[in-house]
Amino acid sequence: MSDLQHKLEELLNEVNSASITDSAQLEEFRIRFLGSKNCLKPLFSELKTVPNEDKKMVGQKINELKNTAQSVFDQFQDQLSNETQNEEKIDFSRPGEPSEIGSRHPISVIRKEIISIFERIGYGVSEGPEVEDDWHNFSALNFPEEHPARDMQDTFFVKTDDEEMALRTHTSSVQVRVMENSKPPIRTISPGRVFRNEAISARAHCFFHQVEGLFIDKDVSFADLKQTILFFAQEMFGKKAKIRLRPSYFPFTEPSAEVDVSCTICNQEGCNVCKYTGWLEILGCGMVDPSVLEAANIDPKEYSGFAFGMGIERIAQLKYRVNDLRLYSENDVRFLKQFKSTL
Ligand code: 2U9
Repeated sequence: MSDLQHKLEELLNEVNSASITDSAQLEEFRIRFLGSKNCLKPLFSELKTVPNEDKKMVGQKINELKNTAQSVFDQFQDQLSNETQNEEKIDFSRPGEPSEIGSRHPISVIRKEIISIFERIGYGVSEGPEVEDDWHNFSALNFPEEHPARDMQDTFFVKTDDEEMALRTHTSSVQVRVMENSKPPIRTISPGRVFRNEAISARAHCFFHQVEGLFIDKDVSFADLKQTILFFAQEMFGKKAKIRLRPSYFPFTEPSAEVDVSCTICNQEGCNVCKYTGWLEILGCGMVDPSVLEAANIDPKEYSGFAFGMGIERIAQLKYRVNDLRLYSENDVRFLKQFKSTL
């Protein structure tokens, strides 16, 4: 047997006994037997040295070796790709990973509850910017130039290129925009975040949430205001809730009042939540000052209106009896997950 035939035998053995278990070995095999510089190429060159009568037979053998190498390669390639597919196969019958369902923030729960109560009596919802100009936050609401609420202590001022702006201190600014952009009758509530420059403690925060309401039409009276607030209090705190109004002062309403609701915790028998008074303060309100209507181009001789404002945190404190204001903005999951709501 010639040298060349001997080499062919050896290579055929090698191909037939190849054991390939990973893709690196498969690649090694491909380079050796099928790549552009494979080990069969020199054999074809050596064919020149084979005697003429044997050339055909040896040439066929080299070709057969090449074909065998190709089919061994194909076989191992199939086997490996089946194995990896099996590894990645997804078992759809496995139970899913348990995922915890989140809960609404208590401020959102109360905000939605307040909105839903007023929507039932014909109010729409209006929203506006948190960064406001002096007109919408102060001047249009009848704040005199030298009013202390404009001071640095209460208001965060924001410098822009052409104007000094403020972080709104109440959502009344939104309602000024509603008055400017629509004609009475107006029935709207404005929920939103407001900002006051105060040191953070259990009882004060530099931001909190409000819902303010505005009703403007012909012949709106203080009796309408009282009845609306009573409806709200009873929807929010239960049908047995009573309200009382105490005279107060706000620049944008005249007359103005603060509203207390009967203590639902002790049924007015006296407890430490109502400080043994039987009453809890829930909101402020009043008849819209004629100069506020005028500032928004609404004729106070033709129209009158009432307005009210409440802090959502305050209502949440009464409903959930959580008094530390900081808890409402810290987003501690252990606190938040205690609130469940259908709204
Ligand atoms: C317009 C005119 C008048 C909104 C009103 C109050 C009374 C009030 C406070 C309650 C607690 C703010 O969150 S709080 O600190 N608000 O007492 N707000 S009347 O009056 C308006 C609103 C809009 C155009």
